[in-house]
This record gives sequence, C-alpha cells and structure tokens, in this order.
Amino acid sequence: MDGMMMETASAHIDGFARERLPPRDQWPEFRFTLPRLRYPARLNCASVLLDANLATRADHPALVTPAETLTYGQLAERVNRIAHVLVNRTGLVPGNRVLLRGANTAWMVAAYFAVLKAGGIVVATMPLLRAKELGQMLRKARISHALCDARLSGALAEAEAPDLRHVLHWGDGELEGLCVAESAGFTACDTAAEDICLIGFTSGTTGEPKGTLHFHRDMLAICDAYAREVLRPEPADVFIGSPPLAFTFGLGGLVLFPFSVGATGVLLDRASPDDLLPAIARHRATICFTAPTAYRAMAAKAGEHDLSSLRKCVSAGEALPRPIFEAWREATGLRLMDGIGATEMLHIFIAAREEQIRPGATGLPVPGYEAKVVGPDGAELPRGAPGRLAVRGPTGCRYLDDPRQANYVENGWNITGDTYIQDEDGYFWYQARSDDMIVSAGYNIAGPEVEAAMLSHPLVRECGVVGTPDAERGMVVTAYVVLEPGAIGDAALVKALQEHVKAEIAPYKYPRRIEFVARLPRTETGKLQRFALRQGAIT
Ligand code: 3UK
Repeated sequence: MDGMMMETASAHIDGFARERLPPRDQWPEFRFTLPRLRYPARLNCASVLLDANLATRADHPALVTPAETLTYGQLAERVNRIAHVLVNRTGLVPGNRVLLRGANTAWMVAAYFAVLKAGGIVVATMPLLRAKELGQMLRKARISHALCDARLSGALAEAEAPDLRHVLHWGDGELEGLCVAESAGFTACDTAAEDICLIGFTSGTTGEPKGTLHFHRDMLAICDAYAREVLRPEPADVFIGSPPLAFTFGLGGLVLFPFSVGATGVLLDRASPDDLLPAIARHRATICFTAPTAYRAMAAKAGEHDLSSLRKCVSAGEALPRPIFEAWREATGLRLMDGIGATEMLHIFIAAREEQIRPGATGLPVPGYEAKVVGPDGAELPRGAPGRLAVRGPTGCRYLDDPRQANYVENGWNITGDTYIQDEDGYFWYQARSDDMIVSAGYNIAGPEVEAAMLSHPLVRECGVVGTPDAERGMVVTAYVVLEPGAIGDAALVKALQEHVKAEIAPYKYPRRIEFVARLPRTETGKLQRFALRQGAIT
C-alpha cells in the first residue's frame, strides 16, 4: 500500500455501511470553505471532542443529570471502560453498527462516545419507539450490537432482528459490572475522517425510515460551522434543552457543542416545558435548545422562575412564528435564535447571530454553507419568489441504500423539501414544507403563515393549519386551535379569529374552517403532525 492509500484507507473491518453509501454521482457536493473545516485525513471525532478536554478541563463538569455529575475526566473513563467491554466482551470490530436506546442520561452519552471511539457506528433511537420501528432500523442497518437502558428493554427484546447478537443493559448493573473489570484507558480507533460513525434515522412520517450516514468529520463540521460561527458558546456555558439525543438537534445542542468548547451539558430524563423551566433555574443554564412550541409554553410561565442565567436560546425543528419570538423576548429579554436543520444535514444550516436576527425570518446561510431558492428545473429564482430550498456545505445527505437519495440531492445540492423566499438582503423566509402548501381556489397558501397570524390572538395557545378537501374550492384552509384556559370556543370566537387573521395577513388566507381541540398531534421531535390533521385524526 502506498502512503496515500494508508492515509485515506478506512479503518472499518466491517464495510456494510460504506458499501451502501449512495453512488458518487448522487452525492451532494461537499464544500470546506472555512479554513477550520479542512480536516486531516485521519481523525476520530470522540477523541477530538472528548479527550481534547482532558489536558485542561479534566475536572470541569461535562455532564450534569438528575442522577449524577461527571467531569470530563470521569466521563472519559466511563467511555473507555465501555469501549473495552464492546471490544473484549462482545467482539465489536470497526464498522459494526451499535443500537443505543435510552433517555438523555450520562450512560447514554458515554455509550455513544464509546462506540465512536471504538470505531463502531452509532444508531441512536428515540425512547418512544416501539418494537416495530426498532425492528425496521435493526434490519435495515443490519445491527449486531445494542446497548440499552434497562428501563426501556421491553420493546427491544420484542423487536424482530435476526442479526442482533449482543445486547447489554445499563441501569440494572449489567454494563456497570462489566465496566469495573476493564481498564480506564482506551486508545481510539484510528478512523479515517470519512469513515461513517453515525446512522441517523429520520423522523419521517410515511414509508420505511431513511438512515442518514454521517462521517467522523461531519460531527466536527457542525461544531466548527454553526456552533463556532453563529452560536459562539464559551467554556463557562451550561447547555440545557429537551430534544432526545437520538435527534441530531439534541446531540449537537446538548453534547457536541458544549464538548467542543469544554462547557457543560445538562441532561434531563423528562424535559417538558414544566420540567425545563425549574431546571434552567436550578442549574443556572446559559444556553437552551428546544422547539418553538416549548418556548411558547414556557413564555407564559417564565415569571414564576428565575431565568436570569440564560444568555442564548435556540429554536429549531419547525418554523418559529413571530408571535413566539415576541413572547419570549417579552418574558426574558432574549432574542430567540431560530435555525433550520435537518437529519440529512446533521444540524442547522440557516440561522443568524443575535445581532443579525430579523424576526420572522430563519436567517442567513451558516458560514461554510450556501443556500438558494430554486424552481422546478433547479434554476435559481429571483429574490422574493417562493421556491424550493437548496443547500450545500461541509455536511450533506447520504442515505443508507435508499432510492430516495435521488429526491434529496439535485446537481450536488441538498433539496430539503421546504418552500422558502429569499429577500433582497439575502435573508431566508420559511413558507411551508413543499408538500404542505395549500392550494385553495387557485391561491397558494402557506399554513405556517396563517398559524402565526392566529397565534398573535391572545386566546390562541396553539394552532395547526392544513388544507382539507372541499368540493367547491379544491381545498379549504382549516385551523385546528388549542385555546388558552378559560376561553370558550363558540361561533362568536370563530368569527373573531377569522376577522383577526383577515386584519393581519391577506384576507383570502383566512381559515374558513376552525376546529377547537384539546391538543395537537406532535412527534417526539416536537413537529406538528400535519398528515394527522389532514386526516382529521385529532385526539
Ligand atoms: C423542518 C424547520 C422551519 C424543515 C433538525 C435542527 O428538524 C430537524 O431535523 P428533521 O430531519 O427535520 C427537518 C425538517 O424540519 N425544520 C427544522 N427546523 C426548522 N422548518 N424552521 C426551522 N427553524 O421542514 C426541515 O426540512 O427532523 C433541526 C438541528 C438538527 C435537526 N435534525
């Protein structure tokens, strides 16, 4: 082997995932325009993000959870012991896929880094998944190993998974016991920067789940692009938030970003708005990551808690309606940092630093990324015209063995499935998911714009707007509304809300139908389930 080959050769002995990367001509174009994004050919992201902190910050808290606090030194030890267990007890070889199942806990993070450090491929799963969904992932990624929180072992045991040979649990003493016998030092697998380290399954609503492949260098790229350039955390920061670690929004916001500067991540078992508010106060958290609806709910109760430690709040997962931005500013004095990310892109690629924020817009391309709005033929549209969002940068979409790759990547650009408008100053304004645009009596109407108008009415707590079939107009705009406590959803309120919307935005967009419901259907990642609204399947 010549030197060049040695440098770039994969460390994977098990080539399953690499062999199922999409064909090269269907890859997005990867761009490394910032100097920091030019990574060496060999790197292990667990060493860079975790072990790099040991020299100077070994005694600084890396993770704080209700059960324990781990310094960087203690976390690194636990990671190393688990890595030894994986290799010595379960025969893990580089390239094997390891399913992780647990709530946001320190053991979950330690298991995650152990797999990365040993050269394995992480497949993290959301706690709410059931045997059927776990089985789909286990078979699709041909997973041989699993590390699982004992409290969540049931669904995994029931999953149909012919290749799953090694399952170890933590929380019941099993993994803990095995760790005691292992040494606290582990030399990281000498992975290539382009070795796959993560398969992130998308929270898609229809069809088989899609597995997105990410390289070791991608995990660093989101820290060096979004975190370093837009979020700009400091070593003294304390991160907190609600997204599960299996959702890459949570992985970045609660683990990778804090670790990239030697800061602290607070992990909560349960992180509803009512859990998050007191936790922010108790831990003196400085940076919060959660979904728009959680900020809405927290804004209403912010006065009952000491949130004075907060300095930055990130909102992602779905569009941030302007009324929520305003409510949060009123409640805390902070400007919410909206950002659009995607599992395919690993993390956020359009956002804005606080001083650049335009309320209502998602923002500007994150340094290192480019974005444009294109028409059906892929040609860039003039500013102000709605069209399909296309992005490229240091991260991008590679589905595991999936023909749907061709739908996400066009001419080297990632097509996220979102309709956007870019304004004259370059800012990107979210309209809707492209397949959620409502066509009513010949007009194109974006549900999220109507939702924002509804939310600015004081009696509306939550709102979801979809098109429902109508004989005369093709579709009619239908709003499902959760009212503030005490409000009465009668005909007079329907009329008042319709008048309110007509006064806020173009009158033809007003919801002809309004239904009052107790709650809106949402995914575990905080997204409104529009298909459920369209089907009228409201609980
Ligand atoms: C939508 C947004 C408007 C958009 C994610 C931050 O949400 C994440 O990943 P998913 O794969 O979904 C991607 C889709 O969600 N979306 C996300 N953020 C916004 N729409 N404004 C936003 N700010 O349709 C996108 O295509 O679940 C978010 C970081 C990592 C992530 N994986």
